[in-house]
Amino acid sequence: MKMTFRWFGTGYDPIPLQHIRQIPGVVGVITTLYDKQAGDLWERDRIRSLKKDAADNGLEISGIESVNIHDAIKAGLPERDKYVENYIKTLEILGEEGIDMVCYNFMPVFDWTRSELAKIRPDGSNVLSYDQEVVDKINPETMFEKMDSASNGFMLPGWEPERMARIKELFAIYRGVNDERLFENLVYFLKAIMPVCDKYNIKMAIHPDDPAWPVFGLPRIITNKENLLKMCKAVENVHNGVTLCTGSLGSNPGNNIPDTIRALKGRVHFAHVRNVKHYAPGKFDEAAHLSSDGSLDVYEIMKAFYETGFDGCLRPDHGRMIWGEKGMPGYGLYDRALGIAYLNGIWESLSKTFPRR
Ligand SMILES: [Mn+2]
Repeated sequence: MKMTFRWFGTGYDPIPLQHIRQIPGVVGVITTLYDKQAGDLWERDRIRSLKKDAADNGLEISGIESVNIHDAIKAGLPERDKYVENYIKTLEILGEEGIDMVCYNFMPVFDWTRSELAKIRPDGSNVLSYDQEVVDKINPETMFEKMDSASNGFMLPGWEPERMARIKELFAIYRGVNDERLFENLVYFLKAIMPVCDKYNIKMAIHPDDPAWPVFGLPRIITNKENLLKMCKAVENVHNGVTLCTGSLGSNPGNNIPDTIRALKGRVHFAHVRNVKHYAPGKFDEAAHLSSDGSLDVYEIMKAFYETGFDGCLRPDHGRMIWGEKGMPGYGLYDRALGIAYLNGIWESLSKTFPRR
């Protein structure tokens, strides 16, 4: 397991790399070209500059989150091949620059969704929260303004204003795209990029849909163990793998996370670990990483990673906002650093209790 930290790049992330470096055990950052639109070609000099910024602070670029997928690919539009070509070229440059893990998602129109970005908890910290009853009352066309107005002035990953300005158009292109069509489009994309992934040993890691059920009537196909296994089988190549996000899959109490990790052995290339607190079906808060603060057993989750020989990048996922920090919702420094200390503690304990032969 390689401990990493999500960082949005110089000029976009308020957290200095120097601070990230000071979190014990962190070897690298998971980053992106934050200003790139889905479908854009990434330039080599920009990737090199990110690498240099990280290296100057003693860190590596451990992976990319994300190279986003253009809606034409997800919806299977005739012009998708142009964007697949750009994706392949971007992977080629990343591969040549020694970057070998790319996270992406295949959610139509909206990325991760929450009904509240700063719900105050009894201890005065605040967290991201989801309530299906609240979301059901929101007109999807105003969802962007709602998220944007609560973002502390930061652009939220997956909620780029350029895309959201075209929200009606986006909904229109997915008309007629059901679960089956969306899955076929995913398989088409994966088959097209596998050769370049094979050439550079790039591990693709699909991020589960968040929350793990359909929202606003849009199809969602990466929500549980069964459809993750189906995706792995459809393109049987080790480079076609998974980002095991415990919080996204864990939004549905019916998902057994340790069991899912074991079932996907060998295909999990990236791990996002966080906890959620369930209240009722479709209603949850994000919690501190500590098992007793939420509904997931984080020890059992880490044990499943350990026992399956997971050797990919792991990062704490969203944290609470604590100690007066003003940051991008979910991506403050303090609580994610606390999460890392806790996850490292579990990992050290596992590795000493169950030494590998
Ligand atoms: Mn995640």
